Amino acid sequence: MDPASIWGKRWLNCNQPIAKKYMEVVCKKQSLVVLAADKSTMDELNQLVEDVGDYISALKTHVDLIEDWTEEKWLKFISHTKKKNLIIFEDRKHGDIGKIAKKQMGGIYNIKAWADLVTAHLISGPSILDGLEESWKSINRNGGVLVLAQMSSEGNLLKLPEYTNSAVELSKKHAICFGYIGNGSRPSELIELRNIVGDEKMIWTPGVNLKVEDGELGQRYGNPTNAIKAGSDGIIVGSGIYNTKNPKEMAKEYAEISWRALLERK
Ligand code: 5BU
Repeated sequence: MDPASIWGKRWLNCNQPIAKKYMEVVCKKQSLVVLAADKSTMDELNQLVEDVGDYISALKTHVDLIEDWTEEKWLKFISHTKKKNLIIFEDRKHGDIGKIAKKQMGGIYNIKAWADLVTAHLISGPSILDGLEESWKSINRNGGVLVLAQMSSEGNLLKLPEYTNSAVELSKKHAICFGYIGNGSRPSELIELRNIVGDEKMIWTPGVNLKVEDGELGQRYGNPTNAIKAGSDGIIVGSGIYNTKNPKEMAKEYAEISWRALLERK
């Protein structure tokens, strides 16, 4: 599958290196699924990726959820994900000033060494993007930042148009900006976000589930097809896949739905 014909304007205008790689992986795997692998042990995480790895294009981690984490186990896991051709995305939700965010990419978890993408709030201003960029540059790796422009949870403070507009304005021209997190549970808000962002950046969306209803502790869900048609380029799905009887079949179903929606969007 030729990414230029599948992605259209997005392929032409979006030149961030990891974004280009992601669009190619999506075409190979015919899936826009970003798995939110919110597991608590290394065995559970390995098993989940083993089961669904062929049907997802990116893997979203929360490294600090893992109870039996060791560097050795983690690096082995990461090298396994590379064999499955997955973009690795640590949903770190950075929020500190640039020089601290840079240091936080190191430390015990040393995120800069294995993550292709991280999330960041722009609440502290744009220096956070410089800090994250410097951290990857220091070890000659390419990375990208997904800026939180919206969130999926009930009552969040990332309001349209004020907060969202400012977050996009402050980050859009920054080379490290891979794209934005948009609210997958509300297609009308996503359409507004896509209008603000234009075609040069990715929008990935959590809060997606085939069961459109309110989730646990303030999570809200929307339908995957609607999210993609409203401008999402990656559907972040966690419990909708791993909390089911057959995660492999479920991942396959989300993959097929997402690919069809992308083809229909053109
Ligand atoms: P779920 O099981 O599909 O509800 O998991 C959603 C995941 O996406 C979970 O890892 C959250 O940390 C993540 N998330 C979210 O749900 N909403 C947001 O606005 C952002 C991230 Br940003």
